[in-house]
Amino acid sequence: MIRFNEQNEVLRSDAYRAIIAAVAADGSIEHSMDELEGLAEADGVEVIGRLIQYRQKPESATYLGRGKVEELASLCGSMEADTVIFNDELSGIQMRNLEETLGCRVIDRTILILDIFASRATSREGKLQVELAQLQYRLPRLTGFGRSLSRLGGGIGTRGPGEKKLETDRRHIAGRIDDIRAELKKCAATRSLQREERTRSQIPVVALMGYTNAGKSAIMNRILEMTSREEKSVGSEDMLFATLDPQHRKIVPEQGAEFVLIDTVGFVSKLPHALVEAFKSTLEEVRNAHLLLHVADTSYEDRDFQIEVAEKVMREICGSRTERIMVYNKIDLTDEVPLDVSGGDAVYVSAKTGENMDRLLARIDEKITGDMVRASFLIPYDKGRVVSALCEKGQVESMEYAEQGTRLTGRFRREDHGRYREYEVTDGTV
Ligand SMILES: Nc1nc2c(ncn2[C@@H]2O[C@H](COP(=O)(O)OP(=O)(O)OP(=O)(O)O)[C@@H](O)[C@H]2O)c(=O)[nH]1
Ligand SMILES: [Mg+2]
Repeated sequence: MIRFNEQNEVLRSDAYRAIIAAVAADGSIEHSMDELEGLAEADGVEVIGRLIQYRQKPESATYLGRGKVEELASLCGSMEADTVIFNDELSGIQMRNLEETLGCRVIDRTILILDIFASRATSREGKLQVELAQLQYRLPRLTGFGRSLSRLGGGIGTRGPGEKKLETDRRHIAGRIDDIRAELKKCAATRSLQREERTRSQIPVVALMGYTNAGKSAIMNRILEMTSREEKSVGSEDMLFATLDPQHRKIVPEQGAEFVLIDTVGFVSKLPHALVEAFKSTLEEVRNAHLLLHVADTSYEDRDFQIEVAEKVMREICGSRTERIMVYNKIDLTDEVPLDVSGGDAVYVSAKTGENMDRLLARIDEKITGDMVRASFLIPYDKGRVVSALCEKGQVESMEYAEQGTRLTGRFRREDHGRYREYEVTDGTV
């Protein structure tokens, strides 16, 4: 569980025994609680019970209603729990009140997710992003923090830091946030150079996205094995959030067009807002991808819930316009093939056995080249935006600066071809 020392470094300690608790309007909360249990286990916490209060919305001072808090306190005592994990993000006041009544550690979903991310981050940029999200979570809660999160943790029994100390802490954290933002800007600048190189080479970008542990990295590795062997494989493990930083690999199929495949971080529901914001910068390239592969674990009984969760985060990050293929993975683990819920293109595969992976590659090729038309355009110099629009999703083979404007030749999306037809020229006329 997360703790900070004076330098704002994360301190970790041994396994906790936890009860998970939530406020919910109806029974569908069980999916979210199963997920919370998985998250707790991923963070080395043993979940020994769950408590749900059915009500329209949480109590502003104590999250659960008064009576439920008392019930939870006695449950903690009888089950010897030392931690309670709440399924929503708590305010500082709620956290402090709950700690006082429950007499044990109080953790919320956001802290838990941030803690897992902190333990998985390896790249400099990844570590900075997680630290930024942690500090953004802490800053507005400084006054409310009780024993669990106050850096004056030794002062047990006090209600929190004194005003002067609080002001120093606040300034310290705000200063660190500014420093991290400045550092992240530098990282983004380096990344944007690499991206420009890829854009210049006009290779279509295909991104793997989906719920955590669905098998995105395993699919990336299987595709690498089937195609361009020189590229390094990526880490794929049976754990939540094994991949944090996006990984790019160039794929050179024996038949079909080359593309860049990007493996990305996995999603869960109620991802902390600060983290989604942080992802947006590293996933910038994914936002401009030509095609998204939404990977789902077909063998998981709650797969529709996971698909919905992933769709929601994907929409927030990429919008809903980008074309996608729904990839039902791990079919080796189930006899029952589900009905496609995406309403679009679906492929059923196993990254493990390789089943239908050739079909997936064929579908990708169809998508990235199928709707492309070869054409030449001559675009007047005052229509720079048309040039960028055509270049963004097209594969430009040549670009010349003629007297009348920019001449582009290559393969362009049928849709763009239609839209900019007035600038089309047939070979030999310019
Ligand atoms: N049986 C089976 N296992 C698979 C298949 N694909 C992936 N796995 C396993 O599922 C686990 C998760 O795979 P990953 O490739 O790490 O999943 P991911 O979607 O990249 O996960 P994160 O990066 O953590 O979000 C690993 O233990 C894989 O070996 C499959 O088709 N069949
Ligand atoms: Mg992965």
